Amino acid sequence: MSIKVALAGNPNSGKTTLFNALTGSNQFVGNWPGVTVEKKEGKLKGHKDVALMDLPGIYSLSPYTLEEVVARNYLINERPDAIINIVDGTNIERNLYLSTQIMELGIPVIMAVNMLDVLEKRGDKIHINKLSEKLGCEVVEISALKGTGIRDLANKAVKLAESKKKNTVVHKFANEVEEVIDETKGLLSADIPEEQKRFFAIKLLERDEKIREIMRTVPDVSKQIDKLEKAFDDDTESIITNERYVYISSIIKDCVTKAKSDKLTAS
Ligand code: GDP
Ligand code: K
Ligand code: MG
Repeated sequence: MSIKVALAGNPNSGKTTLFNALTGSNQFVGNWPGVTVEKKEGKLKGHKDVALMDLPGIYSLSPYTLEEVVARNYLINERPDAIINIVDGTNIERNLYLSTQIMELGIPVIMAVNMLDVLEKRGDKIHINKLSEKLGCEVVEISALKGTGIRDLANKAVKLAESKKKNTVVHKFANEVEEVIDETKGLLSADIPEEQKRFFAIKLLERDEKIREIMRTVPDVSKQIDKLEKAFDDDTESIITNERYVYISSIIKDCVTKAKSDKLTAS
């Protein structure tokens, strides 16, 4: 039986560099069915039964670009055994926006904080144990370019994939938001596994039309949307985006130490 691991991250996070380092020449390049978005799959070096899938670079699991739709449909429909979420360590705040969404899919996640060589040169420090605790997933530091940490990452990703452990979200948004998410989860049909419910509930609350297309039954969540929008005097999509940034700020405060303040080095 073969294992599938997907590589997901922002554009320029080092996905292709890591993919090439982990698969060598053992790759197949094509297009995703029906669209001109590149599809790349390879065999993980040293693990002959493990396929690595390079997903399109994306900033969000929203439905606004072809790349986002391709990546999320793959993750939802194919359900890889694990996701390697690669983030640019020099731009971690921005990259974590996608990560907070990937954590909600219920698929086991390991985070690879890339560009370790640049971080070290700058004297910046990412406290990976803390980051791991706050995200609820394993975190490793790598330099995809220099090859640092990538064997360890691959071994851990394979172990995680084999474990079949479902990912659970450790972070909670504001109480009023969590209450409405729970209510919405309760309306979802039984064919949606428990660990995937948060993702679908949030997408429905965000009025994501494209997610409705891939759900067998779509509950009416207009009451829940109303309740949230009245409570916050804002639209649900903005409310949830804001909750993600509150969470990300708390992560940055606890997990990142910069040698020089951004304010002093602004250029
Ligand atoms: P992708 O868009 O996510 O596929 O990113 P790429 O793999 O194309 O990498 C974007 C740029 O970052 C390229 O110029 C890479 O050489 C560079 N890069 C990737 N990983 C590292 C790394 O660990 N350290 C450094 N210094 N540069 C890297
Ligand atoms: K770059
Ligand atoms: Mg690339």
